Amino acid sequence: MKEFPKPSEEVLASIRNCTTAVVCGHGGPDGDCVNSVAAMGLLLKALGKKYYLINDGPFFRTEVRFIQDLITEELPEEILNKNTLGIVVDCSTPSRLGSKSSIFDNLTVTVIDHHSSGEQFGDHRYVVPESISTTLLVYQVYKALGVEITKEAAQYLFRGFATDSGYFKFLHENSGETLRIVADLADCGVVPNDEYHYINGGKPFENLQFLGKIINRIERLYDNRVIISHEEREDFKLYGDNSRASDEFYGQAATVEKVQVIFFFKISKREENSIEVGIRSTHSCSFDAGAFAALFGGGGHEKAAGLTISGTYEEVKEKILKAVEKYLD
Ligand SMILES: [Mn+2]
Repeated sequence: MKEFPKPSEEVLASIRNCTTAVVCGHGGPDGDCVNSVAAMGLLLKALGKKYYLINDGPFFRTEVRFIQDLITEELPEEILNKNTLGIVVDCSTPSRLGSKSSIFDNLTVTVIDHHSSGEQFGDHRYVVPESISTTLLVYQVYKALGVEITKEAAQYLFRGFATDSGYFKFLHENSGETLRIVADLADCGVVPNDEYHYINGGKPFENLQFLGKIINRIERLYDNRVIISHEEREDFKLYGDNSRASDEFYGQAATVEKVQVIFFFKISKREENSIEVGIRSTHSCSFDAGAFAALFGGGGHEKAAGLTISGTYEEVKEKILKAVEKYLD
C-alpha cells in the first residue's frame, strides 16, 4: 500500500466526543490484538477519557501476558448504554469477541481492523485490509487526533506490527509507507533489537522440546505440497499446555521445497471436543488461507488463518485434507 487511508471524520469524532469507552479485541489474542488494545488505552488516557480495556484470554503466550494487568473483568452496569463508545480492534466478527461479544450490543461501536474477511458490524468503521497490522491503524488514529506517541505507546504499536509482519518477513512491495511509520516509532524510542528479544525470548525449555516432538510428527501429503503436524493431550503433561512451538514449526515447515500449505491441529481449549486448525500458506503459492478457513467458519488473512471444527483429530484431519486438494497449485 502506497499510502494509508486516513480514518474518517466520523470515526475520529466518535473517539473525540465520547466520555467513556470500552476497548476489546478478539479472544485468544495475539500480539497485534493486545497491543492495539493497550495502545488505544493510552490514547484514551491522553484524551482524558474514562476507559476500560477488556479481552477474552487465554493469555499464555509470553508477548500477550502483560495485558492481564491492564484489563478489567467487571464493567460498571451504568456505562452499558449507547452513550458509551465500544472500540473493537483487530476483530472481524462480533462472535470472535467471545464472552465479551454481548457487551457491544448495548454500546455505540467503532471498529478498527485490518482483516479482509468478516462482517460489516459496528456504527463506525476504520477497516484497512492492506495494513499489515491493526496497530498501524491505531497509529493513524493517534496522528489524526494529534495525540503524542510516547515511548510506551510506540512500543505497543511496534509490537503489533512485529507480530503480524513476522518481524518484517511478510512485507511486500510498496511497503515504504509502512517502514516510514516504523521509522517514526524508532524515533519515538523503540529499539527493534530489544523488542525482538521481548517478543521471542524468555520461553520455557519445554517449548523447545515440544517443537522437536511436533517436527517428529510431521506428515507430508500431495507431493510435498501440504505439511501437517498436531498436538496430543499427552503433550500437555510433558510440556505444559501453553506452548507456542507451533509458530516455529510453521516457520521451519515453510522452508521445505514445494510446500504450499501447512496445517497444525490443536486440541481446542475454548470449545469442547473440538480441534483448532492453524493454517499457513507459503510465499509463492496462490492458496488463500483466509478464504479456506472461511469455508469452515474460520477466518484470517491470505497467508495465515485459523478455524475450529468439532470432532476428533482424525475426523477433522480427514475433512481438511479432503477439502484442500482442489485449492493447491
Ligand atoms: Mn492483526
